[in-house]
Amino acid sequence: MKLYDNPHAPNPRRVRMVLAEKGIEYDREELDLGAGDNLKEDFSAKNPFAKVPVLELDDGLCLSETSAICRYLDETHTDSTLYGQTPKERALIDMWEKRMESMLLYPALLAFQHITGFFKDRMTPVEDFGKESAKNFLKALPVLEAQLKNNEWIAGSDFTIADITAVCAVDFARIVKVRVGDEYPSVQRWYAAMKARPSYAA
Ligand SMILES: N[C@@H](CCC(=O)N[C@@H](CS)C(=O)NCC(=O)O)C(=O)O
Repeated sequence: MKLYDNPHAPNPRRVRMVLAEKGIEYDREELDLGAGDNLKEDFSAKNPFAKVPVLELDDGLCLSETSAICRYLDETHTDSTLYGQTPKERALIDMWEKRMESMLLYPALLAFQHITGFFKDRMTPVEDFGKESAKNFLKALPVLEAQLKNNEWIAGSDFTIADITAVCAVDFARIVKVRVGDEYPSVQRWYAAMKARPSYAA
C-alpha cells in the first residue's frame, strides 16, 4: 500500500504514527502542498477533496479521511489495538479522539491557515479568525490537564489513537507559536512520554 503524504502536515503524520506503532511497511509519495501537488487532477481522482493523507491499497482502493485510514490500519493489523477492546473502552477512546480532533487539531489547522496565509492561492485567510482559533486551542488545555492529572494517557491507562491525534495537534500549533505552557504539568509529562516513543519521529 502507498501513503500520499506530506512531512509537515499533521493529518498525514497521524497516519505515519499509526503505521509506526503497528510496525506496518508501506510505500509513500510526498506531495508539495504549497506548490499545489494535491490540487492536480491525478491526485484529486484519488480524493475529490484534494487533501492528504490518502492511503492507496494494493487493489487500487483509495482511502481518505485520517480517522477512517487509521481505523482501517488498526483493524487489519490486530497484534495490538489503538482503539480499545470492550465497547466501553472503544466509546471512551472515540470520545477522546473526537475531542482531540475538534478541540485541538482543527483549531491548530485553522490558526495556521488563517494566520500564515499559506494557502492564500486557494482560500481567503482571515487573520482575526486565525487568532480566535489559536485561542480556542488554548481553551482546551485545562480539560486535557485535568484528564492527564488522573490518567497516564489521554483516554485512560492505555496509549491510544487519541494520544496520536493530540500530539500531532500540539506540535502543529507550535508553528504559529501556540504552545502548552508550564501551567500544565500533566500535559508536559504526557508530552515527554510521547516524545520518548519511536513513533514520535514518524
Ligand atoms: N478531513 C481530512 C482533512 C485532511 C486535511 O486537512 N489535510 C491537509 C493537510 S493536514 C491538506 O491536505 N491540505 C492541503 C490543502 O488544503 O490544499 C482528514 O481528516 O484527513
